[in-house]
Amino acid sequence: TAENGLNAWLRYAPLQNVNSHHLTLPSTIIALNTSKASSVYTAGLELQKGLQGIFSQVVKISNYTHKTSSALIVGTVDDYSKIYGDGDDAPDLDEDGFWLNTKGDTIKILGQNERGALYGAFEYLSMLAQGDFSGISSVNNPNQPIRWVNQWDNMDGSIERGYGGPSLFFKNGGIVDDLTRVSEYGRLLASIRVNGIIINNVNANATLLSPQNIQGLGRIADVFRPYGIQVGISLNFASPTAVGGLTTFDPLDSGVISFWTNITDQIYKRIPDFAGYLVKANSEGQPGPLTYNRTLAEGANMFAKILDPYSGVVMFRAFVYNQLNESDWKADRANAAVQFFEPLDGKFADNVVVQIKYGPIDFQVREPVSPLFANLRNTSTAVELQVAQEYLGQQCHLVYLAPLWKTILDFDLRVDRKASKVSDIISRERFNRPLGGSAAVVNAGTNTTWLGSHMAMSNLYAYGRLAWDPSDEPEDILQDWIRLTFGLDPKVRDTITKMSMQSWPAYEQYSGNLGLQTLTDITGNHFGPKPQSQDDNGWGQWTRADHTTIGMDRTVANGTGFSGTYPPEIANMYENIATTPDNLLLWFHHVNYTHVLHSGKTVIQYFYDAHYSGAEIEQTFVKMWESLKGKIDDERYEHVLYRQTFQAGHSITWRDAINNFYWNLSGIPDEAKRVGHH
Ligand code: GCW
Repeated sequence: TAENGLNAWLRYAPLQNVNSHHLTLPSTIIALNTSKASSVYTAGLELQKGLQGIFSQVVKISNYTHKTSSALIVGTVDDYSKIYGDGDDAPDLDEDGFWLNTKGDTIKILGQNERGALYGAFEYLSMLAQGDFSGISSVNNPNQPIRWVNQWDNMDGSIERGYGGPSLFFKNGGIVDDLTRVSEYGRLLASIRVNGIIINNVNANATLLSPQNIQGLGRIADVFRPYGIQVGISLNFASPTAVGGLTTFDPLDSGVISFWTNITDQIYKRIPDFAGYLVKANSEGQPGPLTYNRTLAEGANMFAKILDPYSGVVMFRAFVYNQLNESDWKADRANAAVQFFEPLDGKFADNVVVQIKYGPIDFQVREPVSPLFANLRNTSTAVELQVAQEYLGQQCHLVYLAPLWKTILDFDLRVDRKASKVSDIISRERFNRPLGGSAAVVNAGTNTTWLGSHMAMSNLYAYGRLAWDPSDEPEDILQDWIRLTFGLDPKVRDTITKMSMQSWPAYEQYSGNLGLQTLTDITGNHFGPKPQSQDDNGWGQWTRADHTTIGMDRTVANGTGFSGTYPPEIANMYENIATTPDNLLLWFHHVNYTHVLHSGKTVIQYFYDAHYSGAEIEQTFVKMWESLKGKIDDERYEHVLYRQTFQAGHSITWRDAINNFYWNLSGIPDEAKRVGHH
């Protein structure tokens, strides 16, 4: 039923074929805070629900703190110590961290704060739901303080690049009345330890700032608060003129500053724990400070100063670039972020975080990591990932993204020839910054699958897990998700694991390989193959393909100089064809179709072969999924089967469109005689 979709990995399905007889289930849940808005109370309710679902055990939540045997205590470390004395020594925890102790006959779930206690409860339930009853004493701390999601929801209820139905938040210019689904979304997000959400599109509409909508925002914040999730919004930089009746939005103008101060005061009056603002400025037609010859930093800092007394933060997006002319060999959109932001390093206020898309272009199937992470040492940064599969099949294709994200998080930028993994930069560790973290564009909607596809939920789940602990392995995360979502049958686990782990490489093979990016319709809706749309336009996602050659020359020696924006060791690797990995060859170099790869194949033959093998893998997914019939409820089984069948066909469309395109362009035959006329 739809319940399975809505509850996603939080189904608490009864355990089958698992021997839990030796397990003493808690007889009481002692919640150390039972006020309704408290995350500790939420934790109590969740534990109650979970024990009921998994074991059919009805357990009362009590605030009577007398320890009885087989009690489960959930609360903050501080409350615990106050009530029980410090006889039990709780370990030191970081903000949002928790200690889960299931040894002994009192189970303890203690958070550094209330949010941490809730995370501990979800962790305990995740273990139980997977049939893991081991006695553990485990300390869990987050890698990063900022673990947010972004929604690109519009005031009319549509969602930009949303594939799961209309908005959970907005309708007809206002906030929806019934926030039940928002609460359910909050529950999912809290279970993966997300602690903040931006609820509206970065292409923001100033009407969100009306007094009535601020009240609505307050209702949304009230719903997320028990889940430990802080609410923030995207701002339209020109709001002072759009809705404030001013004639300027110059960030240094005193009228503009009082406009924003007044708005911010109103918001915090209604929402004292408001998270802050996300700003997309001077990008893709959005207004910004450059209009008034003010720097991006001056724009960001105006908000930062107003938010500072409230401890709010400004997430300022680095996705700033201009349209370019392809006849200029040195023009390169990939250079834009460093060009705009590197000169501003050190000029941002302490509560500004520059939010950087993982790659220099735009959520492509394969990109090198954004060099901006290495260029901002005196600025707090966050990585921006995309759960919404904008360029990656829009939830009609299964593409498990954790392995892609890992290539970014684990990448060592070698700043000053020292270990400088991206995950250690955004965690604040490498440059010793006050803030840092992750944001993912999710775009969940009112569809009962949330994202439009059950399988796509592995990406949301994995996002939260990696933001908490980037050293987690994609396959381990995936298998937890599978067990929680589809049950403990090993065949189900192995089959979905195999499909998911093959899915990103397969998508890369049939949609654009060797670092060429996803060859989709760049000027349209970014769905389906359209290799001819990459070039001859101002978007700068070029391939520079002609009859004999292909690829972007991004070298310092002959090209756009992009490779030189990395620290020397990385720059040298990419500057030279010999040391550039095949999977990024055409990102960095312009070569003949007959250029021979490290693998020994020519570029063109690799294209042909990869498109065939990628599409072939997709055909096997249908059969693999069909082998699970009867092991998964019919509704989800049919839904996924439909998507996989589509993907199998669409991958062939991709294969043929791209192979024929390059065959026509190059005239070079396929050695295996599959492509073209024979
Ligand atoms: O990839 C592009 C998308 C736009 C999006 C923009 C951004 C919200 O096609 O739809 O706008 O990125 O990230 O700002």
